[in-house]
Amino acid sequence: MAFELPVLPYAYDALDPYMSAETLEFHHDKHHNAYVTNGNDLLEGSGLEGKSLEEVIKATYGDASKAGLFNNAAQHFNHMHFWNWMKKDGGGAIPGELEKKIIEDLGSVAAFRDAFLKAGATQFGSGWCWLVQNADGKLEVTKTANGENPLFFDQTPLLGCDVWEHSYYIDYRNARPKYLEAYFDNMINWEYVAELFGNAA
Ligand code: MN3
Repeated sequence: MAFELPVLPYAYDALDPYMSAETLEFHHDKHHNAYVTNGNDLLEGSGLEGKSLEEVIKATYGDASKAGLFNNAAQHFNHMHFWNWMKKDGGGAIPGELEKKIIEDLGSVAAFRDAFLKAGATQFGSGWCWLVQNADGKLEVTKTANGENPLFFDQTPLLGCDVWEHSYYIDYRNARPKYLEAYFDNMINWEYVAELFGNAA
C-alpha cells in the first residue's frame, strides 16, 4: 500500500510557543514528506507493495538489503503517531485508567515523567523515547535509535517523542531537555495515549 502524508491534525501555529509553526512546517512538510516519498520509491519493486505499513516494517527490520525501505517506513509510522501525540493546550492530567496503570507499573506520575525525560535526553544521537506496553501488559519507558520503534520488540507504543534534532533545533537549539519538558508538560495529547492504551489492553 502506498504511503501517504497525513494532514497535520491542527494548525501549524497551534503548538506555539512550545513548538513553532516553522518547526512544524519543516518537520511535517519536509522531513515526514521525504520519508513518504522515499519510502514509496523504495517500496516499488520490493515485493511488499501490497502489504500494510506495519507489515512492511516488520518484514524489513534487520534486513540490510532493505534498510532504506525500513528506515523510511518506520519513520512514517512514528510520525503518523507523533502528530497525534500532541495537541493545542496539551499536557495536564492523565486520564484515570491510564494514570492508575502508570502508578502501578512505574511508581508515580512524577517517576514516569522523570524516566521519560531521561530516556529522551540520554538517547545518543537521533531517535525516540517511549512509553510502551509489553506483551505481558506491563508499562515501560524505553528509547530507540534512529527510526526503530517498539513494534520490533513486541511492544505497543503508547507515547513517543521524536528527539531527532529536526524536532527541536529551531525552537530550542541544543537544549533537548527543555524541549522534552515542554513536550511532556504542554503538548501531549493524553486522550490519544489513553486511546492506544485502551486498544492494547
Ligand atoms: Mn522527525
